Amino acid sequence: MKSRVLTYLKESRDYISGQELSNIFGVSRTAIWKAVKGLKEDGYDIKSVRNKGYKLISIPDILLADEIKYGLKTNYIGDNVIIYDAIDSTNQQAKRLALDGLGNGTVVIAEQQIKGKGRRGKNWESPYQTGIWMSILLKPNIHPNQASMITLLAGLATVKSINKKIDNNSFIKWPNDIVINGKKVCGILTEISTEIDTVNYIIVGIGINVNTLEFDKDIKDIATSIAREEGQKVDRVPIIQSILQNFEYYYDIFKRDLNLSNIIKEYEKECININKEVKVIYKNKEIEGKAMGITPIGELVIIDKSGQKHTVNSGEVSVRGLNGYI
Ligand code: BTX
Repeated sequence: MKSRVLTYLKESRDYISGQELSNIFGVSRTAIWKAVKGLKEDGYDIKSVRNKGYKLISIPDILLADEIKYGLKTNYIGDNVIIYDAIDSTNQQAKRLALDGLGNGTVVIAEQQIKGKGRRGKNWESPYQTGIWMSILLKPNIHPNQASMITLLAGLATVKSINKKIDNNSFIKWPNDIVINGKKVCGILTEISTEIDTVNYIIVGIGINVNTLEFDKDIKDIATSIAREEGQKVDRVPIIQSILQNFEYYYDIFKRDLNLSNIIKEYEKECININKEVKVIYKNKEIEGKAMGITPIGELVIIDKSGQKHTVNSGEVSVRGLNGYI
């Protein structure tokens, strides 16, 4: 009842009486009053005026499943959205939920991660209510060695969503970061559970600094947030919705083609490394050269000083610009 009343309040621009709502939904006025009370407890600012009824004044800056699902234009990603106030890691929780049998497209989000994970045991700082700490559970029928391409899909989906907010100023740093003005605004961690040649499930974890204004001293020189770059606080829900929509779009293309051939041109346009000098640490060797492009299976192509071509797989490298982080 709460979410039905909420939808109605959002759509009606003026006051709507308790009587009218009770007629619409065929329930008592007390049931309507209870639903409104529940919404207020969730943080919605709803004005109640005698003889006029209820009016929605503002939506809280907390993440609520109903808010994310309201107006979400996807077919299956985000059908089920589960939100936690605090959790160790949304990737870890999505894994537990996968083992409990939750389905393809489930989205797990937390206001705060106590043990947010980066790659190879690194930490991902995820302070309360300042970011988007989100994991998407997928159960595709693909070979395990195709899974790393999903990180690239998530990167492309996310960069496009951030760019809608900040005027095309963010770029993908292949394979799993998004940067603004040379600083990291987002990291992506894809984890996979496999049998010999089948995938049980894949978890795509996306962490975005949205409204963080101060970072811990160990990352303050390399991290930024959308709000810092924009100079103002930013709503998280439209960004989440946009990411889920973009992600489903690219993911469906990938599942049809089982490669990135129809996505790669768009990806390269958003990727900051292309045509730049890079240093890649790959299988304990350093490769220095110019990044030329991305292959249809998501590898970075580098030509080194001697003209030799290298292709490096997204799972195993970290990329540094020759001078600094990019
Ligand atoms: P990564 O290994 O590329 O980056 C981790 C490194 O980034 C850290 O060692 C630190 O230097 C820096 N760092 C840590 N926190 C932040 C931050 N908030 N902003 C910028 N830089 C930071 C990147 O790994 C993958 C991160 C994925 C995070 C998502 S959040 C939802 C999901 N759940 C989960 O536990 N992880 C993913």
